[in-house]
Amino acid sequence: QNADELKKLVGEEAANLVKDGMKVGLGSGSTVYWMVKRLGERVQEGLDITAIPTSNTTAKWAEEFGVPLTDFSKVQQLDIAIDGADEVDENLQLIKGGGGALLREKVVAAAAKEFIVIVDESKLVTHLGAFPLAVEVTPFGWERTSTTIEKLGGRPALRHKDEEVFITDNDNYILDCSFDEILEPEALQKDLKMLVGVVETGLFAGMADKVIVGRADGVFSITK
Ligand code: DER
Repeated sequence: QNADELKKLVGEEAANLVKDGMKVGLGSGSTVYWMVKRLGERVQEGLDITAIPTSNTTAKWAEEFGVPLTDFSKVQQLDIAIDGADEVDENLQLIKGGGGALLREKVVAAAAKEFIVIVDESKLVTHLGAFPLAVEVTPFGWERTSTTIEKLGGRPALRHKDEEVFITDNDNYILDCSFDEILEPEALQKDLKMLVGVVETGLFAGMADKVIVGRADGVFSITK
């Protein structure tokens, strides 16, 4: 199968793990699309859930497929959050942020009792770092923030979309930062978060409880 078929496979597999009465975190990205679609089908079949989306795009999919939405003013803890990733290393540490939704994705993942990641096999790596690390920064002073990230060894590039500077759902900018192999994700995450002007990073270290992988020969799960 091609990547999209593998994404559909794992998206549906994850959607089938959701139980009646659960409060669900919905991630963002093309793999999550299939999960939300399957979740909508299950709601039509009677599944009783409520969900918090991690992007305006995911919220639109939830509305399209009939997944009831709520927000943190009503719900503080989620039972399960399901999201994609750009890279998964051997310790289930993640690089996320390819779609620019990393801030809300991390808030939702942190609020969930169980955080499940759904990927096609192309995302599995031995070490993080080949995929540029998305760092969300305030537009105010981003040039200076960028320079401080260089001092940590990153090579930041301001993200653009259709010739315009990309603006996140939180009205911030994203610096895509190339680091060579990230051997200590937790340490880098801490160093980056301490920088003035950095809002959040796409390093999800020690957060994933389970990774569901789509491979040509089927689906398999990796748990911590
Ligand atoms: O931007 C994100 O964090 C997405 O979840 C990304 O990591 C995975 O997107 P994909 O499922 O479209 O590859």
